[in-house]
Amino acid sequence: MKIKLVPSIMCADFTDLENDIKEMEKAKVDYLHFDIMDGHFVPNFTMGVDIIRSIRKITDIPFDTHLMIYNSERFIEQFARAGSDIISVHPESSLHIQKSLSMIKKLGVKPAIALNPETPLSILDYIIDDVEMILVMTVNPGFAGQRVIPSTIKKIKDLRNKLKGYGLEIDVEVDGNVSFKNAPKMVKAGANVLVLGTSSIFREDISIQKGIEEMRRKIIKI
Ligand code: S6P
Ligand code: MG
Repeated sequence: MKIKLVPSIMCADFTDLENDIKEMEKAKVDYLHFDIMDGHFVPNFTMGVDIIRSIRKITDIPFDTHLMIYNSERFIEQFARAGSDIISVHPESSLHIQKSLSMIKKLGVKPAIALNPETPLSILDYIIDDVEMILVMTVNPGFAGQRVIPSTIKKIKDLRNKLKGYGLEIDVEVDGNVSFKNAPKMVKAGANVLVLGTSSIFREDISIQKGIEEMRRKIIKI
């Protein structure tokens, strides 16, 4: 499967976001990942609809919006209309997650389900027809710069096997500490969409472009 590289915008330089995005364009990244947090579902706040709408005006890169908010169904339409191409929702964020997923699809956006480290894969059993990507959280959602939770690597493998059992070849995204060291293990386990944050491309010691190049080198070796 094609490996997709996806910078996490919450880790970018907000004092010069346009410059960072131009660099990501030059590096030919696949999507931009937007982390939306409400201070309740996760203990942090990040961006809202306005930032997505503004950035939509300056780039054509597809937007991958990760909603970490309660009552996600109340906000899906706004995030879709602001320019999202993919929207991920967590099953714990809404009482009626199938309804949220079908709402995303009806709005012409790719529906994805995001799984916290402890969320069992069995949650997929009756919604698999409604999802087009599965996001595996490899840290607890809320903050950049955390360490990978080791059991999530096995989870990626179990998920890939489960998808094979369904006869499906769909994108598996990994989010959290996708470092140069961890990314190859994650890809080997079955992930193909990599969210890149402070542990790879947003660092003091290398530029975004160099970080992307380095990640490509690590992945090619697998
Ligand atoms: C975290 C969020 C993520 C982070 C990303 C940061 O809740 O969903 O998308 O922004 O994981 O990456 P890193 O390399 O700093 O862990
Ligand atoms: Mg995320």
